[in-house]
Formats: sequence, structure tokens, C-alpha cells
Amino acid sequence: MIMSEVFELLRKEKRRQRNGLVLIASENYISPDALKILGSEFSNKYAEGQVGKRYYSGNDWVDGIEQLAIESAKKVFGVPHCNVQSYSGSPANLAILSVLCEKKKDIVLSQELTHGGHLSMGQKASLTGRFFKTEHYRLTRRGEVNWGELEKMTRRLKPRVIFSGGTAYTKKFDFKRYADIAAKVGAYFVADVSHVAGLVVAGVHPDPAVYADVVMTTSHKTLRGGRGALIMVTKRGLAKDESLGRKIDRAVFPGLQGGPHMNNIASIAVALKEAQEIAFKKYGRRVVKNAKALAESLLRYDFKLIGGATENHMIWIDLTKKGIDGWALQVALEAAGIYTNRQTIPNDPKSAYYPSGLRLGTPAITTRGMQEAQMRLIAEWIEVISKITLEYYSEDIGSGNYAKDQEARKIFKEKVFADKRIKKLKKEVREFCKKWPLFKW
Ligand code: DSN
Repeated sequence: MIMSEVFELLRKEKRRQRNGLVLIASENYISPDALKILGSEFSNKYAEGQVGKRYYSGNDWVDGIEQLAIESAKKVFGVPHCNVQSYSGSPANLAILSVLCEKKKDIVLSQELTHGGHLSMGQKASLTGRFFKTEHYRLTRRGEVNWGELEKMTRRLKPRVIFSGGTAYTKKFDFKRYADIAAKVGAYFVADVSHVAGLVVAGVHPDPAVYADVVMTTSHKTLRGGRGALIMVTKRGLAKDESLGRKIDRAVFPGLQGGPHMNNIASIAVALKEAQEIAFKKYGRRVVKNAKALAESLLRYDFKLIGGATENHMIWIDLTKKGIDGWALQVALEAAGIYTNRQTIPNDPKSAYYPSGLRLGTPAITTRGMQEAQMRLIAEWIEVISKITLEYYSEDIGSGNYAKDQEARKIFKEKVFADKRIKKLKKEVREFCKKWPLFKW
């Protein structure tokens, strides 16, 4: 019985992914090979330890897989050391900090959460923020790192670690500038490139390995592998501490984890092989072109974008001028089969749960083969849906009265899901998606 329920849910999820437009900047579709290996017998194996030094027997072939993933990562990112065992980006950042910082003593500087930062880089709600002293730099009104503030904070606080990266940023990361600032106080510079890793590999984003001491990336966003993380130590990092690689390995296992998920490491190995193909470079270029085209079309509809445009795969919309919030537009778009996520904007007057912004991204729709013309149509749909959102957006939403706000949001949701125009759009989206099959690439 349970099995039929599970597979019924899987069938529905597959249909949702096929028939909908995934505009969540951190999501993507992995290849049939990467997907197949995730459900393989590699899932059955315990392999605590490192390649060639495991605690259980029977590791010949999983050793082979992990070594393949490591060597591919080193080649693709041009680094001398890589750990591929971390379960995902958040534990990877915790592992890195546990090596570089002394608990409750050393200071970590990272991008402010509401300015696009990520929980795992020392935000108070995360263990990284409880274990380490953390301070945050912000973005300017133009959506760029506030370099002046970062420099001043660095001189004043003398951090042990400076992070670049986060969950929302639409400029190219200026890794050299980060490294120069970190060098002034002898801080480690850790580049979290989870969002842009695939763009780095495709050569359409600056390379962090030249400037950072440690580079961390998740493996499933623009890199298009199973869900895990790579922690890479660069030549610079090893020049500072020649045992940094070994320390990172030990922080992951036994520090934070038990057995690595070998099926996932195998999937990462597949993705890293695919990332070396010419087709992947084309894909990366197309992701950025599509994002720029989508941003330009949205600007024509008078959407305000943080950063004014985009230089990567992501579009960060400030909805304050439109008179609606990110939650409402996210819900209305979902009703039409268009998936996005709400996002705080710098100095957001609203809350993190009901913020003023929305984040879009082109990695998944580019995997399906879409190009500029399709971006114009998607922008048009977003415009139409934002107008319907405004129609149903009652003044009780965000009024400050919790009970009224919740009731108004419930009614809003019911109305948009029942709206005939949105239902019609959902059908259009579904028909459109049929033209862009998932695994054509
Ligand atoms: N949840 C990811 C994102 O959407 O950016 C980061 O962990």
C-alpha cells in the first residue's frame, strides 16, 4: 500500500516538473545518467574514511567512484585538493569554519542574510552563527557588495574568515577584491560559489580558485549533479597551511558526518564529467544570455531589479513599487505552474517569511533548451500574473494584524487558484512545456 502511495507521489512530482516552469534559481534538472546512478547499488555501501583508508571492507569500487569525482573536480576547478563527501552546502560551510576558526573567538564576515546572504555563513539562526562570532556586510543600493563597508569592517574586526557568496546576488563576484581585502588582515577568503559554479566551469563567471583559499560549492545548482557539496582547497590555501586539505577531510569525517552517500558522490562524478563537455560550456553561456533576456523583458514591464539587471543566472525583483509582496506573486505564479521563490531585498521593510522580493533563475529552463524568445513570453506571463495578484491583494495582507493577515492570505490563495485566467494560463504553460522536453539535451 505504502509503495503505491510513494510511487503515486513520484508520478505526480514528475508531472509537475515536466509540465511546469522551474524558475527557482537554485534548482535544475540532472541528466538521466546522473539520476540513474543516484538510484543505484552505490546507495547500499558504507564507506567511512577516505579513498584507500576505509573502516569497512568491500570498498574497491566505491573508492574508484570517489577518486573519479575528486580528480574530475580538481581538473574542472583547477584546484589541488577536493573533498566530495559533504552532504550539502550548509554542513560543508560548517566543516570549513570548524577548521579555520576557533569557536566563540574568531570572527567570520559574510553577506547579510536580508541582503542575499546564506544561513550557513554565520547567520544567528544557524549553528555557524552560534559557534562563531559573526558580522555581516551589506550590499549597496546598486546591488553590489558594499566594498567600503567590507573594508572598514575588516580593518576594525580583523576577521579570521571572509566569505563571498550567498543566496541572492546578481553581479559577478569580484574575487580579487575580496582576496585583497582579506590579505590586509591575514584572513582566509572562502568563496561559496554554490550558485555560480556551473557558470565558472563554463567560463562565463570569474574563477574563484585563483583568489580564494577555500572554494565551496553545492553540486546540484548550475553544476547539475546530485545534491551534495565540494570543498576545495586552492594553491593559495595550501600555501597558507599545507595540511588544510587533510584538516577539511577530517572535519567532514569524522568531524561532522559518518558514511558518505556514495550514490550521490557517483552522481557528482557523472555531472563533473558532463561539465567537461563542450555542450556544458554552451549551456552556461545560454543560462546567462537567457537571464539577461528575461531581466530586460521584465524591466520593460516596469519591474524593479536589484542591481538594475543581471550578470549571472539570477534575477532579483523588488516588488515594493508593484504594491504586492513576494509571497503573493510566488503563490499566484505557482497557481499557473510557474515556480519561483520569494526573497528578502536589501533593507526589506517586510519580514523574511513575507518579504518584498522574488528571485528567478534560468538554469532549469535553459537545461530544457529554452532561449531568448521564450524568456520574453515568460516575462509577459509574469506581468499578467502580477496584475492579477494586485487585484486580489487585499489591504489586510501585511497590515500588521496577524489574524487578519493570515485570513487575507488564505482568501488570496483560494482566489488565485480559482481564477479562470490563471487556470487558462496554467494550460498554456503546460502546452508550452511540452515543446521543451526535459532530457533533450
Ligand atoms: N536554498 C538554496 C538557494 O535557493 O539559494 C541555498 O541553500
